[in-house]
Amino acid sequence: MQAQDFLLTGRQSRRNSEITMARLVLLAGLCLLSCHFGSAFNLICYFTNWSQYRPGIGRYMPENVDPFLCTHVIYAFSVINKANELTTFEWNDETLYQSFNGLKQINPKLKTLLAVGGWNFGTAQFTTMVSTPENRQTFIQSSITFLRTYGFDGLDLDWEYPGSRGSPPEDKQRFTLLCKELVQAFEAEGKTTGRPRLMLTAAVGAVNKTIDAAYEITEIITYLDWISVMTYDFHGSWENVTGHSSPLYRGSLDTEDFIDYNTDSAMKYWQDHGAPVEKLMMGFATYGRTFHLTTAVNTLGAPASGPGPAGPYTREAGFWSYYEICNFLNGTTTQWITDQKVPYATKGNDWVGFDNKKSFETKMQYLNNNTFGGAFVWSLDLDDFAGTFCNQGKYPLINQIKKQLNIDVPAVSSSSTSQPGLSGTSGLIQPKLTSAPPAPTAEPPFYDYCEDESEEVPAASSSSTSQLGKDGNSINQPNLTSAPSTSQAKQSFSGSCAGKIDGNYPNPDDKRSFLSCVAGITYIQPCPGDTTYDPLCACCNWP
Ligand SMILES: *[C@@H]1O[C@H](CO)[C@@H](O)[C@H](O)[C@H]1NC(C)=O
Ligand SMILES: *[C@@H]1O[C@H](CO)[C@@H](O)[C@H](O)[C@H]1NC(C)=O
Ligand SMILES: *[C@@H]1O[C@H](CO)[C@@H](O)[C@H](O)[C@H]1NC(C)=O
Ligand SMILES: *[C@@H]1O[C@H](CO)[C@@H](O)[C@H](O)[C@H]1NC(C)=O
Ligand SMILES: CC(=O)N[C@H]1CO[C@H](CO)[C@@H](O)[C@@H]1O
Repeated sequence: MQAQDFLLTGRQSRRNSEITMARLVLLAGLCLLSCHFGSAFNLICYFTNWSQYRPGIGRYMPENVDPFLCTHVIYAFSVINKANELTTFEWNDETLYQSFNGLKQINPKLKTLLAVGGWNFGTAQFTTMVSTPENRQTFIQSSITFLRTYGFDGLDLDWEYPGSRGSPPEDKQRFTLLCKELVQAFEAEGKTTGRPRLMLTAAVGAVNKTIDAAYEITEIITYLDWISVMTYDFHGSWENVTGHSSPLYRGSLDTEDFIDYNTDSAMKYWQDHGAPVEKLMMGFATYGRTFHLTTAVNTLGAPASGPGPAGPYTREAGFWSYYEICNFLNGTTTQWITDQKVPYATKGNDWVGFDNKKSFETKMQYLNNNTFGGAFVWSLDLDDFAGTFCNQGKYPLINQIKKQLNIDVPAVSSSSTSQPGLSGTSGLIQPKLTSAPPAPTAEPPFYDYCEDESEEVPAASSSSTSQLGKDGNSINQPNLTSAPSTSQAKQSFSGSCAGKIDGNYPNPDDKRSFLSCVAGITYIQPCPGDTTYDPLCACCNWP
């Protein structure tokens, strides 16, 4: 309660300059003990409600979440119904919410949030909801009830985007109103019930055209506990030359519209337009985006048309999880884009731009050098979460971030000495940056993530699944060439990929591996651990 008062007070103090230093120090001490930002830095990790449908060892449930890995975990996604209320999406969301929020019994310091929206959800329902004060109040009150009922600590607004993709220009101001009214209602509820105020955060665009159309930055930043800048999906198979989804810096090939399609430009844009660094969370992607090359040229900027084949687990063309990329890397060499500080790899006609421990290490140095408030990751289920594929332990990429954030070295014990860095008036406690440890390495979006691979929809391809597209590019997701159908996979197979369509096939000589065919070339892929190839999912599975 006091901690919440502090957050509130911090904001008011900016306006009124009435708070004495002594009181700030006192409140900071309280906040160090109990407020939402008790960790020195924030590592915010997204969980996706559709990773439960991945086959075999790709299946990811709340039980797979390591409760000690991240400071905050966010459940994606919930939706807004026609009555303007916050509600569930999946048939079993309520069950999953229980296990998800149950993680806090294992780590009481963990905070959980519920994300609403996402790329696939679009803008229409948001536009209707913000259009009148009554509709907003309906949403706000339903959110409070919903979040408290299921035990979430906050709400993450994933509207992609106000003022774009069909949302009218006035939604920019209405989004501000929504944030303002939400936080006021959250504060009132916290006071009334004596519980910590619900957190309010937002995942936001990374390209200035989108940002300009969507946000009154200096206003919303006062209402939001943090802003997650979706510094990924800058490039993908919707374009006709290869490009990296999440470069750190501008590349030498970037011209015109694309010069700001990188993490550094996006973070600086928010900062330069009035967002305090400690409220800015930088996006880290545990996936890569693929292209189908159309010539023998296979460098960055090479001609391409459409996506590479769908991965056996994520089953979405144009998009591979880090653990699927680890498999792909066997038999090829990882290339490094020197100016953009990120890797890519190529084999046959496939090209993938991705992140690895090394690029995450560099990005974390960048994050620390710029004193941003923390990192967020899209998403938990796309890292090598069980450590079965990459031979780098569990969650190798997210652990890289964690290592460099020093989140286990928080300031709690020294709370009596005065606040090392009452960061401005935001209420976030930001400890002094120690220079980044030399660590290795290792974010949606975009919410692009939106693969909706429900097995109940047999035409996997189907739906919608599409992605994100940053800003405004509507990404027309081409038909998913999903993993070969079961019937193909069951055909007897000679052991060679000659003449076969791209995809995975059983290895007639060894159930503990399978044949991955790419452009007629045969790659033998071992199944990790004790798993064996399962033709039903065209993937490795537990026997
Ligand atoms: C985006 O921002 C950069 C730097 O502030 C500026 O140079 C560029 O013109 C902007 N682009 C658009 C489309 O507004
Ligand atoms: C890609 O598209 C752009 C604009 O549509 C065009 O100018 C360019 O020549 C195309 N590049 C290739 C390699 O097809
Ligand atoms: C971070 O700062 C250190 C020390 O100034 C510097 O050596 C390093 O190159 C910087 N790295 C990035 C990615 O900004
Ligand atoms: C890489 O592929 C080769 C040949 O397909 C296979 O023998 C080897 O076990 C694989 N290595 C790893 C680490 O997956
Ligand atoms: C399985 C699945 O796709 N689940 C849903 C999770 O929530 C979002 C809401 O944005 C839906 O689009 C997904 O389809």
